[in-house]
Amino acid sequence: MYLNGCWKSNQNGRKKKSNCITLSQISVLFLRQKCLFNIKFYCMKKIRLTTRFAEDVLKGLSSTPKYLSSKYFYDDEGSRIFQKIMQMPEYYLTDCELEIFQKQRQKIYELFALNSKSFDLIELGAGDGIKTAILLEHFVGQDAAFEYMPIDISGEVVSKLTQMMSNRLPSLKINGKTGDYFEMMDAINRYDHCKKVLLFLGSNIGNFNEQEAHSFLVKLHAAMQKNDLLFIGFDLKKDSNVILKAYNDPQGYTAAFNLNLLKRMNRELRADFYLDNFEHEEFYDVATGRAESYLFSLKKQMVNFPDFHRNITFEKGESVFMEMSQKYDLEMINEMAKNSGFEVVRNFHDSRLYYVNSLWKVRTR
Ligand code: AVI
Repeated sequence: MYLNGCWKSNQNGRKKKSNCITLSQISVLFLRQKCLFNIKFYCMKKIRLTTRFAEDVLKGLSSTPKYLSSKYFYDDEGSRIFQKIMQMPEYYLTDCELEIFQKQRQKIYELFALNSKSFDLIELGAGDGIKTAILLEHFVGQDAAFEYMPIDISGEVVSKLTQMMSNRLPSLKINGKTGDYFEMMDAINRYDHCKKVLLFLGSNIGNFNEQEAHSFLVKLHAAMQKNDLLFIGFDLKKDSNVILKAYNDPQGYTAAFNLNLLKRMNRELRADFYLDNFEHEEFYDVATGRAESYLFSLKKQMVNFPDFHRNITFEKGESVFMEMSQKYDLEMINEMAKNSGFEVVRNFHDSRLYYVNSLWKVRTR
């Protein structure tokens, strides 16, 4: 194969083009090929993700009743809005978990470090990491030997979090990863050189329906070894007014969070949603503990997806189911643990009994 020839001097000192190539040229060519391959791979991955996104939303919007998946809320803008939600006083979940970590961090540490002082912490859906920082600071102060692996769907979130943690805890080893929980399951599985403690905080589990939550926990269980632990946050059933206020905030962040998915479809799929034509509403069913978010169409309208040759018609008052935030009781938590192969080691409550962080181990019998 002829690869760009190099110039060689002949006996007359005249330069002549030869077919030999130098080592540095080989490495330049290799890097160029590698770079082209990476670009191609990145583009293919992006196309695949966009196609998946398009398929999912078109399927949901063509169903009766219409629905969208809240897993698509978290583009960079959605993740920024969610950080604001977590800081609102009405969104009590953040304060509850903060209180549990602040007041009970020593007991949490003792149980994480039981049998082995060195363990690695893998956080699924790490977000801004403000709550986790309380635990990490404490663990570092106890001279625990550990690495922190935050995983989040948003690359921006992972890099901001890594920056913040490195500033706060310069001695902490951090190995951030971008991807969704299911994609990252393999990485978690391969991570077996030391005891691992998986963190799944913020009641993220509540955004799965019962079947999804079960299969997610079963997958986590399959990726865990005998001594590994799972530390998982659950929002508990409580007075419906408290719950509704957390999801119907006067600042309108939760509405913006939902409407941002329409914006995302306009941007990424060239749809033409007109955001003012939709309104957000939240419902809570005391019996089942399901809080549900909907967008309602304020008029009869048609939304176009020209790249996919599809139009979606919305009737006036028609709903689109956007997100479920399940609220639990201790019996439900025990059942979930048991059905997916775990055993509850201990539950950590906040003082108002609004929330619980439950520590699970792999059941051996
Ligand atoms: C991420 N997840 C636990 C939040 C929740 O409470 O269901 C998402 C959220 N949706 C609206 N506000 C917060």
